[in-house]
Amino acid sequence: MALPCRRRRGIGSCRRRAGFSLIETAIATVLVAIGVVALVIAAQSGTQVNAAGREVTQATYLAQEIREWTLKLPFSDQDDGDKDNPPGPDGTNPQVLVDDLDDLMNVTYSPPRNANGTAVSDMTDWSQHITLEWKDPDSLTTTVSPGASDVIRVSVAVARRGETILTAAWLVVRRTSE
Ligand SMILES: [Ca+2]
Ligand SMILES: [Ca+2]
Repeated sequence: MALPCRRRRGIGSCRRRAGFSLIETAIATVLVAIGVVALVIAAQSGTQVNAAGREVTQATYLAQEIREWTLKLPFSDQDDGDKDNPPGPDGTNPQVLVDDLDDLMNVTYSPPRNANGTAVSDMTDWSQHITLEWKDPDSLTTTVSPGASDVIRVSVAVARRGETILTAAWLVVRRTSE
């Protein structure tokens, strides 16, 4: 059973316990402030992580669009007039009318392009840099001269405001129907 306040510490002590002292109030205020700061820092960290995650998601989308585009394109030029051109864009660089895979050789698109080769106009601060390497089908680590094989390694570097967010690479093989 708790002793009456008077018997434990005296009347003066009881008066002090009736409310919070200045020091207690100050300590409580500091603790609350620390808690608020911690919450704000946690919220900011969460926001930054979310922004970085969203950026990677957008970059992945732009890399996938290029992959889908390259898988649809033929190896050979569809235009008789450009058929004998060396590998690479057949006119402007980057090529506006892309009708064969090597038209995408060493080009940068900004605004980026989707899987149909159409500009993604609402992502103007993004770019896709595409490089092509022809590989020896018997040794895929061996690079051969452009046009010398039917296996192309496509690489894309996706950047936002000049900062590379993601790089990806894949192989494209000439279809037997070509
Ligand atoms: Ca072409
Ligand atoms: Ca070409």
